[in-house]
Amino acid sequence: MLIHVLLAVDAQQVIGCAVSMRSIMEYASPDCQLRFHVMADGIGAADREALRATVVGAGREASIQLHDVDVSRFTHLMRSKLVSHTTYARLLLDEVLPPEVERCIYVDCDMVVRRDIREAWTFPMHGTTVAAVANGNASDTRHNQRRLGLAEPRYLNAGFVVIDVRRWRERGVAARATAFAESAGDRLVLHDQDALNVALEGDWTELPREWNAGLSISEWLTADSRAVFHYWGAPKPWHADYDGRFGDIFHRYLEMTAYAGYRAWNPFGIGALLARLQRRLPYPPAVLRAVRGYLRAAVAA
Ligand SMILES: [Mn+2]
Repeated sequence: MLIHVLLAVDAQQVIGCAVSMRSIMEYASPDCQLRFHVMADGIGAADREALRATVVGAGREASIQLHDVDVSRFTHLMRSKLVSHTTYARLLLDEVLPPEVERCIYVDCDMVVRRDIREAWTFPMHGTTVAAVANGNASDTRHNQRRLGLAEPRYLNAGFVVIDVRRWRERGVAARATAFAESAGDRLVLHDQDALNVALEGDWTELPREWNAGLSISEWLTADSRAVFHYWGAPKPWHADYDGRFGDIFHRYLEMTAYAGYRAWNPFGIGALLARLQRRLPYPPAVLRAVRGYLRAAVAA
C-alpha cells in the first residue's frame, strides 16, 4: 500500500518537518510504502539535504519529493506574528500533487505521530472530502461558528487531515477557501484553517481525537503514549524558550533525524531570554486589527 503524506514547510519549521516525517516512519506498518511530498517555501540546500537524508536514511521503504512552492499569491491574506504565509501552501495541494494521487494525508510540521498512519489512510470517509479532528473546546467552537457563520457548531483542526484529493479537486475546495479568505477581512483569524472550515462545511468526517491530541489542555495532560502530539502553540519544542510538556518526546524523534544533536542556541539562557522578549514585541498588523475591533464595538454600542 502506497501512502502519500503531504507537508508544507518554511525555513522556521524544517526541524519540525523532519520530526513529523521520522515519527510517521517509526510507526507505519512495515507493509506500507510511504511517499512524502514536501511543499518547500524558501528552503536552502543544507535543509533540503537534511530532509532527504531523514527519509532515505531511516531504513524503511520511503521516498521524499520536494516541491518548491511560491506563496506570494497569498501574501495579501492575513497572517499573524507566529504563522507565516506558508500556512496557505495547503491550498496548493492540487497543483503540487501528481494527477494520479487520489488521496493524501496532510500533516503539520509541529507534530509527533505515534500511531500507524495506515489506520488514518483507511479511515471511512463516508463520501466526504476530508477527515480531521474537531476542535474539542466547546466555547471556542461556538465562537468560531458565530464568527464564520457556520450552520453547525463544528470546527476542524487543519493540522492532520486525510484528504480525498479527487473530490477536493472536483469541488474546487482551494478556490472556494481562497475566495472566502479574500472576502473575510477581520473575520479571518486562524488563516487558511478558518477558510477551510467554510469551504468544507458539512463535508468532513470526524477523526478520533487521538489523531490530533493537544487541542485542549486536559487532553494534552491525559494523551496516551500512542497519540499524535500536536505542538500547536508557541514556542515550538525546537525553540530555546520551549517550556511546555512532552519536549522529551519531541527530542527522542529529533535524534532519529538528520538534525540529531540540534539544540537551539542558548548560552547561559540568553537564547531563551531573547526569544521571550521577541515574542512580547507587538506585531503591527495585530495591533491594527485590535484597534479596528475596538472601533467596531464602540460604533455598535
Ligand atoms: Mn500546527
